Amino acid sequence: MNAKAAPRNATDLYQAHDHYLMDELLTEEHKLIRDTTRKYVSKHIKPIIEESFEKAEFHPEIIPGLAEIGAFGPNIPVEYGGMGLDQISYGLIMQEIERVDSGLRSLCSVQGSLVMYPIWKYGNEEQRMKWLPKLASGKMIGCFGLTEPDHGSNPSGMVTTFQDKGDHYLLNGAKMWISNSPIADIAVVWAKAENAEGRIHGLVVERGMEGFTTPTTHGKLSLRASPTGELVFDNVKVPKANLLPNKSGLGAPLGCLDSARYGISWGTIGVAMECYDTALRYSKERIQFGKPIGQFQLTQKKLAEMITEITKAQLLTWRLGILKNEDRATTAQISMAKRNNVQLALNVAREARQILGGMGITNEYPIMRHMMNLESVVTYEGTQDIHLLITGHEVTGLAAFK
Ligand code: TGC
Ligand code: FAD
Repeated sequence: MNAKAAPRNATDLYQAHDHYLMDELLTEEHKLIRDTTRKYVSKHIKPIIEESFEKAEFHPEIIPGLAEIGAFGPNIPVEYGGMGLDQISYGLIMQEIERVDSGLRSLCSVQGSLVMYPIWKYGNEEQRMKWLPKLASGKMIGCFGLTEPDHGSNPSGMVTTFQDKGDHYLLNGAKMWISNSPIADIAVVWAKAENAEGRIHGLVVERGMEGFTTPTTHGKLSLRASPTGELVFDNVKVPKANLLPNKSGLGAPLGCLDSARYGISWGTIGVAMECYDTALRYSKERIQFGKPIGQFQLTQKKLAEMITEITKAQLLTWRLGILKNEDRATTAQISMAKRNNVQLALNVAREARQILGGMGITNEYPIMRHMMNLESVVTYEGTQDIHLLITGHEVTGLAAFK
């Protein structure tokens, strides 16, 4: 870590901006949850994140603290160890965590939306009681295996399969680009049944099962604080009790993606707010031509456009949260918010970096790290192209990807 950078990064000067008085739309409980998360990440994660990113080292010691503030499965019912919170609370927690780093929001959204959610929604009572409390408390970490080397945007073509062998299933295949895989105790894996129907099912694969390995993916220039790897299944014997019985077909994993994409739409607002706040402060302090650069019209144009786009995204996402609370949010609405907000955050980060001039490329400020992280966020959970096609399908009734 840059020695000069340490004091600046250690002191979190962040100030959230609320141009349209959005706080008035939140309950006291929402604000309490948001502020608790903000304080926690500011105190415990902000001081270590630059080094964690630079060295590509995940710090497992942050897991119990994240569990304590309810970052793992906040909307899972309390009887399974969750917090039973509403969707706005879930979103605000993701916003505050991603404000510090997208990789840590990944850790939490994979754990909550992609591992706990399918076990809760598609699992039986025994499976819920076996895994959910341990996942909520961070005693166990999970990962979600959908993407394969030859099937990314088109998961329906997956070639990972399982065979019914009477008293167990035999799983073969491989998954790629899997967040948390190197540190995961369990993996929710999507595979096709080797029978005439060939339907997709979710199976819980546990670390230690013979033939199951999780090689780490090296060389990432993005999301470096988040461990990524493969899942390799070589004749893995999976107990029949580990198949999630209550939903099959591609709709099962896609239903989990709805929840995770919703979390990303909030999380990326956090990134945009952090980059905007950093640039605004810098523009008032940096003097060129005898005055603060924030006094020049061109800098003001950048800042005005940033806060306008952030405010529009806050309103869009808050409304989506209300629809989700009422169980009325559609896949296409969630998709629109994910695509819009990731692009907004990328645009804000790029403009903020310009305002900081040369300083913008250093790790004294979080902007470049956020920009690099967003290059993954823009691709995972559906690329921008796929989300445009989901919206296009919705408005025309014609599926471009069929
Ligand atoms: P399509 O024919 O549209 O749908 C197949 C079946 O699924 C149903 N369905 C849904 N059900 C529940 N929830 C949803 N959101 C659903 N969307 C679709 C649909 O009704 C149908 O059901 P049925 O009964 O008729 O069979 O499927 P398609 O093969 O044409 O694909 C559509 C497409 C391209 C939009 C989809 O494949 C897609 O979204 N592709 C992108 C893949 C993706 O996002 N992968 C993400 C991997 S996980 C990840 O990236 C984690 S990153 C870590 C982190 O978050 O930090
Ligand atoms: P491809 O599908 O090969 O796409 C390549 C390009 O072609 C893209 O620009 C795409 O938009 C475009 N394209 C594809 N189809 C079309 C079309 N029909 N029309 C127009 N353009 C098209 N997956 C998991 O299952 N679990 C995880 O935990 C997970 N974590 C990840 C973490 C990271 C850091 C990354 C980078 C990825 C992760 N993924 C995970 C995988 C991620 O979901 C995929 O990378 C993503 O779905 C895109 O697949 P692909 O990379 O194979 O790209």
